[in-house]
Amino acid sequence: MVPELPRGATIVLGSQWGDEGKGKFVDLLAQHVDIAARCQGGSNAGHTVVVNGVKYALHLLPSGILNPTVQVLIGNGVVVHLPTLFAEIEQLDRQGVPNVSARVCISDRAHILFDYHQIADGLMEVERAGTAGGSIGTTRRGIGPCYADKAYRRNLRVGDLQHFRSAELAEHIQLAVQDLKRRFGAAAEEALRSYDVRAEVARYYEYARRLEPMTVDSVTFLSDALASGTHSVLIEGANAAMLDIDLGTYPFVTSSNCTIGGCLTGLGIPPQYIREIIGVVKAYTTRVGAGPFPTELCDARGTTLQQVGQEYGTTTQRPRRCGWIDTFLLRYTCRLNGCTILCLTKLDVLGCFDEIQIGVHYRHRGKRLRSMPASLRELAECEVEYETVPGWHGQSLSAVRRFDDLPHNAQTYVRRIEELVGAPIRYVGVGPARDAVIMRS
Ligand code: 2SA
Ligand code: GDP
Ligand code: MG
Repeated sequence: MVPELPRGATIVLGSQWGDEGKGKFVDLLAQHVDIAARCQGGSNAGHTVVVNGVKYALHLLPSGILNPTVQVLIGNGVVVHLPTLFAEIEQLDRQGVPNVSARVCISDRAHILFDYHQIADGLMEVERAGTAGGSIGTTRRGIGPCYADKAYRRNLRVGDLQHFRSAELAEHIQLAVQDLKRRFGAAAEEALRSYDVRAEVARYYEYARRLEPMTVDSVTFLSDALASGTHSVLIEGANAAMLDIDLGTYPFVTSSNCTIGGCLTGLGIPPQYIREIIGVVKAYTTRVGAGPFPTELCDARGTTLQQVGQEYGTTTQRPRRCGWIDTFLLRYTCRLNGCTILCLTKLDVLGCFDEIQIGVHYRHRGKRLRSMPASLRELAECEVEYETVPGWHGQSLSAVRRFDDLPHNAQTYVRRIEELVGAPIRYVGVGPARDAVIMRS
């Protein structure tokens, strides 16, 4: 049985480079919450949740939606690609999830991500590929260009759609398209060849009609719920701390704040409502896209983790890079998020090794670092110090539901990670299904 969450806000955040299994864990916790909310990111996120043998892939909708009594909110900090949102709602309807549209609320302050943002994302990736830094390996879902337009103060928000006249919307899209053509020339002409501004305006008018009943003043909606003292709100972080635009491995990051601050600005809530901050940690590390990854395994062990852990992107199906857990990195991310408890996922996957390594410290020019360096050059020069611990090779964990029933070496691994990171591991994932979890008191 999942414990009831306290009234107020419980926050779930990714502690590595994403895909820690946040979606599955949120779905588990959401069984007892009133509201589940997304605060940042867009359809770059991909959460796979398995319930009763059925697989659901969520990108824009909060993962809490799979629980039929939960109201979900897409907060002001999210960038929303409306075609993706409606496709996702329809997909869940087809999969038999009850009353999906009636349970979705979207902030009038959330920014709209247009198709031209996705086109711009692709063009920028191609351009970057020809430079010394190389491409970022974005999901090409338009996230960077949309947040850039938000910062330029020239983007449209969900609430604007209800008030805009078609001439204004056409002008807005036309200007964006011209801007892209000026910036990228022939490549943009080619990419925009079938882009029809008039059809786009008509399409958005239809979306505006469908959005009307879902659109809310999310600040009032959430503050009423939190101030009532009777509601529990689950805040679902997307992506993860090391992909945070300010605190991650910049520029190999996404374009939102995926750490604790993004939850507050992305929903317009004050910190005093926060009751628990749960860091989700995968029992090893993965990264999709380019950028530094000090504990990466570029040998057969990395391939084994990829295959056993089924490490392929939920959004793009790209293979994820794999490596050992990095507790130096986790001390950094859990400290900056103020994690009160941890959820360690995918422990079952590590059963494929005789020996497991744990990244413990970074050494730069012979000296141990205190914390994650900002400079990628310095990071590239770092060596990782490892501890080697015995594995539980061949012993399946998938049916275990009590911590004491785990193989001795698996228990020792969990306790060592807890000790090295400095926060209690309250949940341990042993499989993709909703109930494949061990709860510790
Ligand atoms: P973007 O598209 O601008 O946010 O990409 C910038 C970087 O952020 C990484 N990123 C992700 N990393 C892990 N998982 C993500 N979601 C999907 C998933 C990814 C997929 O759940 O598997 O399907 O490929 C995600 N979204 C963004 C991205 O790889 C870039 O490094
Ligand atoms: P998210 O982005 O953090 O929500 O993670 P993803 O859904 O992108 O990737 C995590 C993958 O691991 C999904 O396919 C989940 O079904 C799966 N998963 C989650 N927890 C566990 C676990 O404890 N064990 C195993 N084997 N798979 C898990
Ligand atoms: Mg994911």
